[in-house]
Amino acid sequence: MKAGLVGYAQSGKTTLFNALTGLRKGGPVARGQVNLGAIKVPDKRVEALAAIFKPKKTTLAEMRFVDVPGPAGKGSGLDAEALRALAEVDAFCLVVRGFAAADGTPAEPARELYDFDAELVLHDLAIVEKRLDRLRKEQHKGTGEYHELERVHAQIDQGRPLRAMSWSEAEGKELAHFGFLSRQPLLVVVNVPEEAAAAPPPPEVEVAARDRGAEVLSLCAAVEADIAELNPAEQPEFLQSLGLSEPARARFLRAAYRLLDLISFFTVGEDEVRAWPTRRGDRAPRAAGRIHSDLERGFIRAEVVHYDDFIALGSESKARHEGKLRLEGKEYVVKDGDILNIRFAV
Ligand SMILES: Nc1nc2c(ncn2[C@@H]2O[C@H](COP(=O)(O)OP(=O)(O)OP(=O)(O)O)[C@@H](O)[C@H]2O)c(=O)[nH]1
Ligand SMILES: [Mg+2]
Repeated sequence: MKAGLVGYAQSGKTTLFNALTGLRKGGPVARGQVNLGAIKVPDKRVEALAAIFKPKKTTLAEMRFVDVPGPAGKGSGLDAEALRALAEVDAFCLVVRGFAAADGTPAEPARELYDFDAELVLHDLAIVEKRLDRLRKEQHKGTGEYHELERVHAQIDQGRPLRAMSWSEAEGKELAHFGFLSRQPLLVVVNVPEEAAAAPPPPEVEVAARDRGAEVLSLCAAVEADIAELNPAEQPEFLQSLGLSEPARARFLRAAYRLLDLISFFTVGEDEVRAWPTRRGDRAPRAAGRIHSDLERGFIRAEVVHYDDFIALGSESKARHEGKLRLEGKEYVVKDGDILNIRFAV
């Protein structure tokens, strides 16, 4: 899974990127350019499985990030390089400035959210109008695509983002290749001053986020960058002095999982114990495809045992004996905590 950090210039994206990925403040990651990085998703279940299988390698699920430089201000839009970098993300994380800028400009996080979302909507409006024009010229006004795009147009012509609209699965698939930006799930991060690091997000941003179909979270990126530089033994005292119970990285990951409706499944063995993220509701072949496209293409069956049953019974043979380890087919919907062994042939 990959998230794109977006927002206006100087809102704190790169500072947050460095804090989340554990890269040094002022270190190798430059400001004002596209940066790529990843964070591991902590999961105690992976540790427990590794203690049983003693694999050569243990791998946690990863959330990947791309940090793109923001436009200077309202109406200036994302540049071509930023748009290319954002074309393949699964969600946007919009960083809005909640602290007074160095030149004294006050924070207006809710307005930044409305303005930035308006840029996304305008981008999509241009795509839809161009396509509708084309379909009209080619006399394709009666087609399903035309009607669907008219519905899309009605929404964004009123300045409403596409994420606030509901789609059938078939419609969603058909719209996927247009590259609409306002359709991406959105997590708003209010980058607040240090004194507000432990406070809930400002109410006006909560209201704005709800109106735009987005989730919201507040944190102080500068403080998080400091926390990331401490060794683990020093962290609890520092967190406590700020009134925090955990680094924002943990809250951020939970919010991102909720936003993307992600669950984790596991693969186990002597070589590797590994956690994989997949969407809630994914059927077994789709989940297998997260591992490798061959596993989706050549999917036959999955051997499934739930983590809780496996831990309670202590071994695969016991789980099989108790009927907890079973064979599932293509229609099986994968659950959070399932241990999967995919059988496939290509
Ligand atoms: N007071 C305060 N300053 C911050 C905070 N986060 C970032 N800054 C400062 O704001 C400035 C911009 O931070 P960046 O992280 O580079 O912002 P950016 O969003 O990546 O900016 P662009 O890449 O230009 O779009 C820097 O001088 C940071 O030190 C914060 O939480 N509090
Ligand atoms: Mg930056």
